[in-house]
Amino acid sequence: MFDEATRKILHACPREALDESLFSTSPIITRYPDTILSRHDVPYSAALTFNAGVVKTDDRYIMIFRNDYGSFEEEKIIGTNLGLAFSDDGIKWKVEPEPCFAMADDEVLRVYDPRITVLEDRYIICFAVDTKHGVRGGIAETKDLKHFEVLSMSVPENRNMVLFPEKINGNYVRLERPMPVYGRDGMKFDIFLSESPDLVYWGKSRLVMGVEHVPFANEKIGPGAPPIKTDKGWIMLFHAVDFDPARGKNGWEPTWKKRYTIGVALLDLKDPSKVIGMYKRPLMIPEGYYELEQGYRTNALFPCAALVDEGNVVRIYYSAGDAIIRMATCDLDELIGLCTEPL
Ligand code: BMA
Repeated sequence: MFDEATRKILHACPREALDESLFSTSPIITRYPDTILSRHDVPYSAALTFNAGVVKTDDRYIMIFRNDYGSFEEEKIIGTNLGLAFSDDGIKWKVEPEPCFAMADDEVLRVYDPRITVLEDRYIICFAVDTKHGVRGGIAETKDLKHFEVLSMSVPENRNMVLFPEKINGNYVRLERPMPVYGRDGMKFDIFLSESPDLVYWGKSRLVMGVEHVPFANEKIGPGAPPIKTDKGWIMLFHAVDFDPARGKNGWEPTWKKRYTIGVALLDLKDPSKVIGMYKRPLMIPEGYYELEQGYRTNALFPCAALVDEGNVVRIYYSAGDAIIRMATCDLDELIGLCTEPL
């Protein structure tokens, strides 16, 4: 992570104070009471098991999760791989005996934060890649969840890529979150969209939503789950980060002063770079022991998957404290009904 000097610079950037009364979880949300997956469920070395892509196919649920290994008790991470799990009900998971994917060579340090989209006859995995020359967004495809072919890698600094589940106006479309440290005041990072004819070459990039549009963020926002198609528009779940210098130690990091919440917006079906409605309050904020007190970074919710299940129930899979995977549900129409305000 950042060294002490960098941390001081980051903490010196001014951020607007936010209205704390905005911060509550929407009443439409129901949290599943138990943890969905943690290091205790993983049959190989695992310390932090979190940030999971999840999809539902005809006969099962599939999860690819980030697995940082080392020692949870000693607060030490020595490497990261991606694990694979299957479930019949989306709640009880069985993790495969070996990790399914990792990348590390002279240049690439690690792959993390997978999101899955089922596209045509294959699974497309978007992930972040730490390299010696910056953070890049990677896209890989797999048909059997065993062999992965990397299709594209963005230039630095970019991550939090999520792919739409179908072509729009003839092109594949992804949401992404570049990290412009020179051209944008203070650490402000926003959500963009790009298009591609083949998942390899990406362009036509445009802004979707800026931090300034989100009253509960004063630092950065980023795509969360691959968007869900509805007849009213694409549902975009995102994470939103607020920084408060008055916060003390947060998890394993001595001076981390952020909170990660979850937001929701609706994007235009034909031009998903247009936000047609958003909820100006968080959909979920960290609450309770697992979300506020335990983990690598306490006070952090990070959604990487959402799907619509029987009965119009939306399942949101999110990480708590960068340490475990949890799930919350809500009604699809109620979720759409929150997205009423313009940008
Ligand atoms: C982001 C990434 C994620 C992490 C999240 C919350 O910046 O590092 O991997 O889950 O912060 O700490």
